[in-house]
Amino acid sequence: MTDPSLIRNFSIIAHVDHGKSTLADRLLEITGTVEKRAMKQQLLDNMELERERGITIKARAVSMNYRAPDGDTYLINLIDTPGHVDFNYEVLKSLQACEGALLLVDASQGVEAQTVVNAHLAEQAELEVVPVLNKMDLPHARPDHVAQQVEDAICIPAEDAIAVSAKTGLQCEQVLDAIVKQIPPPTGDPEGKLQALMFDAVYNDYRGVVIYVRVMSGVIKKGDEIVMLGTETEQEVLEVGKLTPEMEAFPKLSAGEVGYVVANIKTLADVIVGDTVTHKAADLRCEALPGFREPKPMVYCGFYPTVPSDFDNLRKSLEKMRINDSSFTYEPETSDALGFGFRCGFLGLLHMEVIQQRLEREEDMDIVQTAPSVRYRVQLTDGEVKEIHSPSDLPDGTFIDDYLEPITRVNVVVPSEFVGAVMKICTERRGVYVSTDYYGKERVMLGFRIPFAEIIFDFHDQLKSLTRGFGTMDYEVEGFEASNLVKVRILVSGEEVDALSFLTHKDQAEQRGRKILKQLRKEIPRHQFEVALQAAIGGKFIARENISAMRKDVTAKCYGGDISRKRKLLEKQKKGKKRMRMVGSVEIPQKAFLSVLRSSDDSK
Ligand SMILES: Nc1nc2c(ncn2[C@@H]2O[C@H](COP(=O)(O)OP(=O)(O)OP(=O)(O)O)[C@@H](O)[C@H]2O)c(=O)[nH]1
Ligand SMILES: [Mg+2]
Repeated sequence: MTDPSLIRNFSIIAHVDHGKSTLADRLLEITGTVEKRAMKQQLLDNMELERERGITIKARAVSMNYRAPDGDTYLINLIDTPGHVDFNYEVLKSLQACEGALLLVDASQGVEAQTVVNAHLAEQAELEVVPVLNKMDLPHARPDHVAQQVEDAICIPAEDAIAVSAKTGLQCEQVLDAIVKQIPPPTGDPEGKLQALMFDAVYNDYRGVVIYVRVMSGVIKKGDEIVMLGTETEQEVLEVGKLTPEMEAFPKLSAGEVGYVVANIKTLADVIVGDTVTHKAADLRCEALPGFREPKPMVYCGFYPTVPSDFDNLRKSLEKMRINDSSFTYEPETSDALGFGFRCGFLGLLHMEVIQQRLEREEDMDIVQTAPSVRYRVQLTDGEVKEIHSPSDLPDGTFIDDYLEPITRVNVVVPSEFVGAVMKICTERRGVYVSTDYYGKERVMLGFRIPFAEIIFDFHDQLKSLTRGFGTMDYEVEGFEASNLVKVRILVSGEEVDALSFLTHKDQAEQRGRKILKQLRKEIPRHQFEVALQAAIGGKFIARENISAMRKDVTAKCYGGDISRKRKLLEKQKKGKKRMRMVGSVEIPQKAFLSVLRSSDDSK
């Protein structure tokens, strides 16, 4: 058992790409946790998708032993967190398992929107925040300047902030010293009743559900009879261990330690991240920890299997995704155009993209995804408030008193020369200016209230391009407000395609409807008859496009009588057909269903 005074638990938090995972690499190297030859860049980002995109999606915990200059060997538990705003929940969970946080700031870029937000989360969780300035190897690193920004923005002393380069390893050892000196050890009593916080859970094909815990007090070991207080499920512990970073069995985990527990949990629904684990016997049970506020999905879209018979497989895959990610939800839904599928909820667009790609890669699912929309509400005439996850949830207009849409508080951090540009894009999107905070002379944080629907699509891209990449943003949904919303229906050859209808603000209905029809016209191949595309609000048409008739002969390219080549072309066409959906007598390629999303790309 490790003496709690020799344990340090901390998370690394920062804005996207400020080098958290790279610093974690160096710490693993210095402590000899991972051998030099096994080292690779951003070692903790082990999901295929994370590696490919160079971003962290899931928080990862790892235990290291560090021999400090004072001669003692410390057990250091590090949690690397994601920086993207969609995955803030991962940061929140990780912070609960720690006593301290390393706040990493890129010394060449300075304080960004997520730096501020994550630092505040750490302060709310009452953690010791240790500022670290990174990327000192870059010629334009300005450590003094950035340290001042940290003091202005987060109100923590930063003049002694360690200036490191996670890339070259410069000063990285000092970070470990600072952790040992500045972050307090855990206070739990190893002799007390077992109380462990489940801060994460992953599904493992061979071992079932593996839960990650931070032991607050007491000891957990193999053979223990445990109970999870939130769900009242009882289990026998089959193995406990630490993440080094692979799973490594240990005889027990005691107060202050972080590790994993395998307990033959097969039903994924049996665990809730944030739950408290304790011993089963009535006299050994502890109090439940406060747990987490479950994050509410804010963006919804439909997932449909390409082949209808894959419905059950898709359900299983979604179930599996959900265990790794409790912030994602799904419920069955049917669509006239697409058949049986699921309405899925996500924290944001990147989250949606990640789940969709993981389904395709890890689960080998072929899916059609419908355009995303935010979560709306309607106030019914009988006083009830109904959540709207899909335009098809909408009750008849005569029962609706009011439409409500989510409003976000958006914070944008930019160099002051871009204030005008930011004001412009925010007000164009129905934003209301709220506040200005200066960090030093040339950096400023602007606050706005903007409807969520206005920022989920391309707000971030537009912000980046108008501020030459310097602008960063963060948002938080503050609540729902009455808004003039309408449902726009899309018709193909007079038939409504329910999967394409959407809710939007009245002022934008026509413009968005028009864009979608234009996109559809590009995506839908010509038929032997004219195809009419229409957008309508209720019974009123607001836009129309035509696809003129054409006879398409795929083998026309094949002169001569080369039958094998002809056959190949026909085969290819057949395959293409599979990815089509029939609406009446019109074939719509699956790509078209995404056009609503993409139609925002070519705006402005
Ligand atoms: N020059 C330089 N580049 C660095 C340094 N540290 C990290 N980088 C680079 O910055 C990029 C982002 O690094 P990551 O470690 O993935 O950043 P992160 O904070 O983990 O990113 P997210 O997890 O997606 O939020 C990578 O291309 C790194 O090689 C540094 O000290 N100097
Ligand atoms: Mg990372």
